[in-house]
Amino acid sequence: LDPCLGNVVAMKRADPEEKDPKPIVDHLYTADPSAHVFNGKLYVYPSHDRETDIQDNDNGDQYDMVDYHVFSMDTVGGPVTDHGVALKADSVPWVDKQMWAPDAASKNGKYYLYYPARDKEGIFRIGVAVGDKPEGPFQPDPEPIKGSYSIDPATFVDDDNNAYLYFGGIWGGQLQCWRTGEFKKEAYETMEATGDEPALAPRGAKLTDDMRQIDGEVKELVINDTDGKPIHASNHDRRFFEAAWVHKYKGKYYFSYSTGDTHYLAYAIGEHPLGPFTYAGRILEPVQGWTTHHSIVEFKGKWYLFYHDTSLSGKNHLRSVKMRELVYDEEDKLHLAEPQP
Ligand code: FUB
Repeated sequence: LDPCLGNVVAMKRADPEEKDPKPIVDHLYTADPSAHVFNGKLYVYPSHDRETDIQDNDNGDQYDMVDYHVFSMDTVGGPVTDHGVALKADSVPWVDKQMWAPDAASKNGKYYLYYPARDKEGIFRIGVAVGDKPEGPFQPDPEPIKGSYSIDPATFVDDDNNAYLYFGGIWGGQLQCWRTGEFKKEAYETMEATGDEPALAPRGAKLTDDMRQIDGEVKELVINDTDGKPIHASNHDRRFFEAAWVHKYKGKYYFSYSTGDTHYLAYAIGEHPLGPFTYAGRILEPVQGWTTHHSIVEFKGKWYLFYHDTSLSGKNHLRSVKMRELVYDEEDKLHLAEPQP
């Protein structure tokens, strides 16, 4: 595959009705899928995993990615198109390494790719790149988004056209280093909050109308447990770790995330885009591989979960994107759809 060619059709088929579906593509390793519908097509913006000799560690050094590809499909179950390289690390002046989980958004006829990477000082920041088409190419802004930090940007454009940026991830994602509001490298060692104190909060902010800066303050998003109090730091089955995602269903905001070292995809529901949210349950049990990261999207009247696992490689840092159908029950709770017989 020559990534410069673009429009290469990967002949794998997405099969979201199988209990353990095959990856949507297998000519590249892909992870952290952010799925969106633009112009009637389903687009997927994943990380592009690559081979490395770097050993696995809690800092995530083994996730050593250098570019992004964009994928699309006209129908679920149809062919998946690899549009080639949409952005690479070499093209972004502030990026040193580790282009981790991206997301994309569209507003006023433009397309925006949001991505985290370590800057030249080793600090994760979030960048934005702008394009005229959903698949790019994307022209990166020369500096990261002012006031951005940590990893896993996710965007949500509401029905009123207000757009929001969510981000944050602990341990290798460095969120614990920002507990005082300034970056403290040595705080990496304390890893995270402990005991009954509230878990470290994901971050959320409004985006400016041009989608390239944060509008106002970055908020710490409250995720309450079902007792109405913030989830405790010690509750690793429920606390936020990384991989924020927001979607809207019947006027409510569903904030979903990875619990990290317990490997669940969990979610919480709120009345406003920036919370507070109340824990509502799990979407996905642990998959093969350490990380779990996802997105949720409605396409042609059905809802889908995009996620990844390591079933193709057996290695934590070489992941593959899969998709499964989701359904809501009568209480608007989310569940994986039962596979078809
Ligand atoms: O892909 C690198 C990192 O692994 C992501 O940023 C995290 O969400 C985890 O999936």
